[in-house]
Amino acid sequence: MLTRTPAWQALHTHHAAISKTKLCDLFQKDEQRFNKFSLLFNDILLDYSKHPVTDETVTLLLKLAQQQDLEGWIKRLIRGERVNNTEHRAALHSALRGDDPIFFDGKDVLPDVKNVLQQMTDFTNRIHNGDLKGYSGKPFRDIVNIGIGGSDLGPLMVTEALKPYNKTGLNTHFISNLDGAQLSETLKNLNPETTLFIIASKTFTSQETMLNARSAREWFVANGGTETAVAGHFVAISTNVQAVEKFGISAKNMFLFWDWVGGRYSLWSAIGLSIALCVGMENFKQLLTGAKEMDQHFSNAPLAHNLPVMLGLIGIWQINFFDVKTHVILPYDQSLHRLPAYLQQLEMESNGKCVTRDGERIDYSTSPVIWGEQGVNGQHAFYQLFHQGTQRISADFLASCQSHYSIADHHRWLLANFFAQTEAMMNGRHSTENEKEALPPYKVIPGNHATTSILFKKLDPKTLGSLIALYEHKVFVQSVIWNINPFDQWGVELGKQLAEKIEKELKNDESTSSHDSSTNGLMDYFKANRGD
Ligand code: G6Q
Repeated sequence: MLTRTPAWQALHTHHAAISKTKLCDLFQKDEQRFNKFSLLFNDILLDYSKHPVTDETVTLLLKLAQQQDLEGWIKRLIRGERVNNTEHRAALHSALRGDDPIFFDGKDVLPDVKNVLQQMTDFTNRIHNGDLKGYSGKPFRDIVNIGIGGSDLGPLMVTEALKPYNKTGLNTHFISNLDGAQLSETLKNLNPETTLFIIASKTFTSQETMLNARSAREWFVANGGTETAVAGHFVAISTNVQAVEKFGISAKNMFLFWDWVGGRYSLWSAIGLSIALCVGMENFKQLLTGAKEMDQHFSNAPLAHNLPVMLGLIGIWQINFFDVKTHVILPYDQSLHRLPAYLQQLEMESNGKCVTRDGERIDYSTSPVIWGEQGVNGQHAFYQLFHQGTQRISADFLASCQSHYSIADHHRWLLANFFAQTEAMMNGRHSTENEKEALPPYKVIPGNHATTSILFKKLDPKTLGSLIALYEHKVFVQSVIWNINPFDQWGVELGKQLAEKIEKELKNDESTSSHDSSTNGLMDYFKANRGD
């Protein structure tokens, strides 16, 4: 087991020696600390100096990475080996943004990838130049992406982040929730004549997506569209041709992707069609380029200078040695307001695992709870707990140096808050400003919270692509250290299966007896109070 290996034990011993050290003392001892513990890749600066690390820590973390054969695993991932061992699949999201042939099962996947990209280019151009119009001859105005999980969170996060690049005039909407409120509230403002629906589902069987897609089609037909007009207003993105055709979307209106693309790693595939429609194909390709450059860096840079590797290892240091159970994502950037939700899925669905690749029960922590909010808003809500609560937390602060929005001094103020908070979380406050007297206990801010800062020049498509890939690979790095498979998600199956069974039982008004008394009682209360 990992915890008994030499590299782990060495870190354990080192932790005992360093755990009482104050971050502010580390800075006082070494003026070169920022230069030593920060890395630059293109326009992205990663500063991990506000973590309890020394040269020895880095050396020991790198030894752990070597012991777990991280370099070998990176090669296996990028080469297209079946790293997803429980589903016998590769995880070739890097092939979606690459330019080199990649062989999977003896076949080069690159031509298929490029064909779909060309299909996306043709389609988006035809929508943008008005060649493809709605059934009444009007150009499309609204795009509704119906999908859930990986078929929703990535495109949603990116279209929000790249709003300044939307010069197309198209409005994008995302429907994921089964709750009819989301679909109804969206549709009530839309005109079927000018609305294009994208049904995004790898399997084309997801309960939520199929229900929403059927309801959207019914709305379309009931509000002026005809069954024949459906063909021009509904497109599908999937791996499942038969199910798409059965739904009534012809293969020519379908964008394919492949089994070797995991849902939460799929925004680079045709699942990104809503992004391309929103910001144009050139910007979508820039997003791919940014990710490709991060892939190359991840594959080639020495471990100590490798951003995803160091971001992952710093996380391991916090989670497994400082017992951090909650990690916060704090973008000081309104455009990145869906980044915490996106990373929640990426990290928790990938690394929320309790058995090793060989099925052995794990005796160390894996993914922490990931959550977050735009920085400044969080300051007026939950930062109190960071400063004076009892939880140990770690946080990623993210911001761009340049804003797309030049309203007076807003951006300088935004960044001032970013820097102030990382400083406050490290130093805390123990005495009055002139250090003359000690503060009363309720005013003391203990400090010593570790934060990572990620600063980039501007949130453009290419930088965003690199940032997302940085986090994808960080997750992979941690999975390798923990010896878990980050590419499956068996845990989400159980609830789905039970819901299928319970939905049938909710069709009648009989008293329920087939579950535990709590579930029976809740179902009966619902039946008694559901009205018509
Ligand atoms: C992601 C997961 C999951 C998936 C959704 C949607 O990695 O597998 O979030 O993306 O369940 O699945 P479909 O795309 O098949 O509808």
